[in-house]
Amino acid sequence: MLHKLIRRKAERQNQSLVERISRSKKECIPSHIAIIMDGNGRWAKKRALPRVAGHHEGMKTVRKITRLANDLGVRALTVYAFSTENWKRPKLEVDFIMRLPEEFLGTYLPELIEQNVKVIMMGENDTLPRYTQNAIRKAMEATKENTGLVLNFALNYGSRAEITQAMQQIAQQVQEGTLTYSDVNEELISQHLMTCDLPEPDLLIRTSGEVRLSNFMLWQLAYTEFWFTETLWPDFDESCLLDAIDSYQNRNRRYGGLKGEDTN
Ligand code: V07
Repeated sequence: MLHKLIRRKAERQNQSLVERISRSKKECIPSHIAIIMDGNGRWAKKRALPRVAGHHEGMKTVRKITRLANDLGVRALTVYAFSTENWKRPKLEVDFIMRLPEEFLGTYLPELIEQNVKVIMMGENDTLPRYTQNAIRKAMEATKENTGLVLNFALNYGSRAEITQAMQQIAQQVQEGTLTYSDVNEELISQHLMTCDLPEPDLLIRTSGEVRLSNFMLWQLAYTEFWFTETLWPDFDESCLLDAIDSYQNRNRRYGGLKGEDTN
């Protein structure tokens, strides 16, 4: 097993990106990839740059990874752009981050449209600055008929708040009598989450060496494969995404015969 893995790694390093992409496409591509984009501040610190320079560079990585995911035939890509915890950061940093959707879309919306990407958002919209809301609303409107990759920005998102809100909606319907307590099951709960229109993630990636979920998609990740890497988000490139997918495909191949038995 070990020598097989080592050989694969050596093979990988000698393959061009184009070759790796076409190989990857021959196997099962994860339908939904979720990413915790960590390490932007650390990337900047290493270069003696302000933290915001790392966030700005991280934004370019989002574009790069979206293009490749779409090309590979991934159906949905969820990226954790801002958590409800992130409000605790210095005000100037938060102000800068909240301008990023506007800048990202100002630069890349035409190519997202061209690539048939559909932009959506999950998280609490109402408490975002008006200019952030407007930029995202415009992008969602302009891409709503697109049928390619769904690019889902988790922004002002927290999973416990999401689950709490779902419970409140369900409790209200029980109280009103439109539901009874025995109608409450996993399917119903899933339908009340912000991901109700998406498949559950097949692959979760977290960059920058942290190994925790940080209140991200707790319900949805129940059966997801996890991939952690030391690479900082601004350094995460096409070959890093292919490494993660490669690992997912290896695990799939290994457990292929065992689906539903020892795999849960
Ligand atoms: C943000 C860049 C990526 C690294 C992580 C934190 C900083 C792109 C967006 C975005 C969001 C919505 C949208 C289009 C683009 C973004 C925030 C932070 C808050 F419709 N990058 N990025 N939003 N970072």
